[in-house]
Amino acid sequence: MKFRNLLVISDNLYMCQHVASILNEYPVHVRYAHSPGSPIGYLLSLTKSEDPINDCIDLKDANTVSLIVGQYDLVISLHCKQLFPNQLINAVKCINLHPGFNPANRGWYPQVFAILHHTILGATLHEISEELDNGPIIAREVVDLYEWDTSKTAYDRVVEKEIELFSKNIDSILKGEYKTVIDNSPGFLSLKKDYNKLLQLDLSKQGTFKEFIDYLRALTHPPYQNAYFTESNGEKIFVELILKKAE
Ligand code: 0FX
Repeated sequence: MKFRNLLVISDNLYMCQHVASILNEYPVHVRYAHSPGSPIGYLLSLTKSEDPINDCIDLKDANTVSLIVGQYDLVISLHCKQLFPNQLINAVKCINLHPGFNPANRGWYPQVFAILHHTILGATLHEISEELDNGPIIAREVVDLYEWDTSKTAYDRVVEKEIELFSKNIDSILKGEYKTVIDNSPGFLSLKKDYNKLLQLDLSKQGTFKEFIDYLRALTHPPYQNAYFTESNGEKIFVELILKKAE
């Protein structure tokens, strides 16, 4: 193995559990950590490591980053909410598993924007570079997107594809035998603030049923309450869509 000391930073427990069960099969030492403010502090239970690095890793702290650089030869971002600083990505190989098909789905909540903009959707494993979700691509695969999908049903499919992609490629990554491709097509980058702007519905907006169905299904992701309008008394009323295929 080229890479033996791995640090996985994740803020998504489901992804982390699946990746941990895949990595358990390899002769590597893995440390799992989460970001400050992440509710998944019990990620610790996934590892028996005695490592001195805290289980919560703050990548804004330069000392912490220096420690990581000295100790690990591969850092994996698994839905990690923090940006990786240049100090880290220039010193250690860092890779990211992204819930979108890059560069078409860079950034936040890719399936929401794929439904809204009728674009491709998928999952990507890539090296981390200075540009968000735009590093050299190790592997990527398309995920089907249907007219009846909500954000939730599309997301669930993407997550399974991410785990499959990780499982298929981790052997060549750990051996340092993988190849990358660079796709310079313009793509699309969504930020959290772009998503937040979608949530308040403009009740006077005109359009077609298709446009409104697409809009609302893109924001339907139970148990989250996303799209809403405001009553005259100022109270928020949340809206979600139920789509059922004929049996
Ligand atoms: O971990 P993750 O699935 O992914 C997000 C970004 O989409 C991804 O690009 C980034 N690399 C990663 C660090 O963070 O996010 P999540 O677990 O917070 O949310 C999962 C899905 O749930 C999301 O795609 C849409 C839905 N959701 C989530 C929240 C918090 C909502 O519909 N409303 C919400 O308020």
